[in-house]
Amino acid sequence: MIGEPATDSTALDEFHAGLERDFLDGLWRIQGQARDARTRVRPYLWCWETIYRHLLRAGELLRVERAADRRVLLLVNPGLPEIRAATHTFAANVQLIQPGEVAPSHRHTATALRFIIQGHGAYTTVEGERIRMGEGDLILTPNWTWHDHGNETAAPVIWMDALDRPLVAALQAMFFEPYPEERQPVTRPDDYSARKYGAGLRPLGSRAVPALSPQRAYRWADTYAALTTLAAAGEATPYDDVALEYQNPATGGHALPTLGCTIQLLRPGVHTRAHRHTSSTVYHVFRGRGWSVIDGQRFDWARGDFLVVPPWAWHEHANASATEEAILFGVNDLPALEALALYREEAYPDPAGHQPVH
Ligand code: GTQ
Ligand code: FE2
Repeated sequence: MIGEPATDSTALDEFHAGLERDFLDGLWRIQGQARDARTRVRPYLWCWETIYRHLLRAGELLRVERAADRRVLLLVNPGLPEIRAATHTFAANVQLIQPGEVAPSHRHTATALRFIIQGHGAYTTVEGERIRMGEGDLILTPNWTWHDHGNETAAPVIWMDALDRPLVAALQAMFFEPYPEERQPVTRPDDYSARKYGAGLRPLGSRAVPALSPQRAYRWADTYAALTTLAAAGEATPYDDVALEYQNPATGGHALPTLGCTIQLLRPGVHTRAHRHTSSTVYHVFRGRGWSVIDGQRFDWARGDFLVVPPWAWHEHANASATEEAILFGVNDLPALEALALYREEAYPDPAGHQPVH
């Protein structure tokens, strides 16, 4: 810290005013704020009943067409209302598509992913590949890939979207382009990438490592089989219980360059240990009920709810049932933090690993 001379504060004030006029500043004037800035992201729980009620109302009031091309509710973190996103780096949204509707084709530099919450048999087309949507499926839309959605079934279909929009906006790399027609042509067999890569095989001779995951869909049946196999074998982690990360099969790394996706099964009665890390997470409760403690605050959750864990916030999870499993789908910004060498984590110091709840 640079000390200010005790005398002559007028001269110093004039000096500072002169700096302002010339678009300069002294580090000593912002040091406190810059060195140890605390996050403004707040832990928060969005109840499914509330989201669903508003989403159904949007389904009645708004038509999907070129002008309003997606019927999407944004989860707004109460700590950063101006960003209109669940956390500072990515948005978590809920989308509804009615029978017969087409959400027209476009592409953007924000990376997106979808986790299907309700309904069967709608589809999304990504780069010429039609992908059927079933509950619990994860579908990736890597950045700058053309995508449109359609619902040819008789019932509404609802899914969660996550997009790294706030991160891309901070880097000022946002581009958006509508496709000249409502839908892009289908140029590949249905579910091409999942069939091609989902069995752990790759075409002979192809050693190239694509930057973006070549696999676009991860099917719930496969995901759940992996989870229950691990659970039966007792392969669990102290902070997340039985937990898996969706991987890019070409690299073994995260599914997307900026966003990581996880699925975790909290076995009946399990209460995990608390820890904290610089990445932030949004959870969607896919099955079961339980609670999480975030920085000493308890959030009780049930099927359909969404929960955000801010960066560097202590958190632990519990399954409230002694007989039923609880399953959380998670999206995080870990890949971005790792890429920038900013990831760090810490175990909660208490011997049992649990925080006091206030
Ligand atoms: O479905 O293409 O939640 O472009 C936000 C922006 C969904 C989409 C969102 C989008 C989409
Ligand atoms: Fe989009």
